[in-house]
Amino acid sequence: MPIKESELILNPDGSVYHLNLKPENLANTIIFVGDPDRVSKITEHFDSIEFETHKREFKTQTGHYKGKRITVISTGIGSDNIDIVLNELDALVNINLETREINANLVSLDIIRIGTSGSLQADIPVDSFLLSSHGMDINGTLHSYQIENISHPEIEDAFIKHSDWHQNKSRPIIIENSSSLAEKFTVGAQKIFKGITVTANGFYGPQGRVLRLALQDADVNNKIDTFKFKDFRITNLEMETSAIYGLSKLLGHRAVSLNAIIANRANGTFSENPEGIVNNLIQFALNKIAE
Ligand code: R1P
Repeated sequence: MPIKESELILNPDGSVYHLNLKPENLANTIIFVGDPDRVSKITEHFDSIEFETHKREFKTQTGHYKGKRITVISTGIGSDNIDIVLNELDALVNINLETREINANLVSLDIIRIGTSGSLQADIPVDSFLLSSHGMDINGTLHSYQIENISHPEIEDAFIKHSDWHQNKSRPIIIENSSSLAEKFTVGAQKIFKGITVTANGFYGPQGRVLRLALQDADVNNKIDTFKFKDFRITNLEMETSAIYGLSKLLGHRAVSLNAIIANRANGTFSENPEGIVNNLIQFALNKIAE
């Protein structure tokens, strides 16, 4: 059965609705960044750029770095945008946009998030790199999908108990990275922290920040910070990783999330040179991708 026009929306030129991309515009290795201005910070290192487009928060450039074809896309902020980006990218490689049928041979993409994040423990200082071993969805996005075979109920239950997670909040869902893709970024001399990344559905209250509004649970960050399960601990907070990991696993893509730690919530510090640490992470990631 062809997928209906209302479900898979295409623009008059045949490109997918939000990203404005056609299959030929996309490389199989894709870097996600949040900020559209960060796209060119990556592609300025490229040998050449063959394609670019920009619609809303979704800016895309495709080109070559040391001979490797790479697409860089900005996703904007939040898991809701990741739902759009991942579904449309998958449609570009795994659905025939003319017949609207799913392809017999499915393509697996490599997706690397290069983002910023705040660490929770004092031993993960600002200006360090952190690779998310898992994403923890506390934003609810993944509850719309059948996640039973990719989630980790034993860790989730332990976290719910430890944190006395309120029943009115969405149940946390824990999803692992692609171990084969993650391995690429963990060999070599560069020190890179690892841990569970909590993906929140907001920047202030959902990440335990108080300006003028009291929180449902004033102790939430301390509970997240002190959670341990076997060798796992929760190391950082941001807004996209769990959706990238969950949707990639469900769709058969490999994903890894790399974080430049620009804030430390334990001691209240913020990087003196956030641009610098992000640029270092960009260089590190590009060289690993091209290896
Ligand atoms: C919030 O300031 C944004 O910064 C972090 C969060 O995940 C959120 O998107 O990541 P990026 O720098 O990758 O956008």
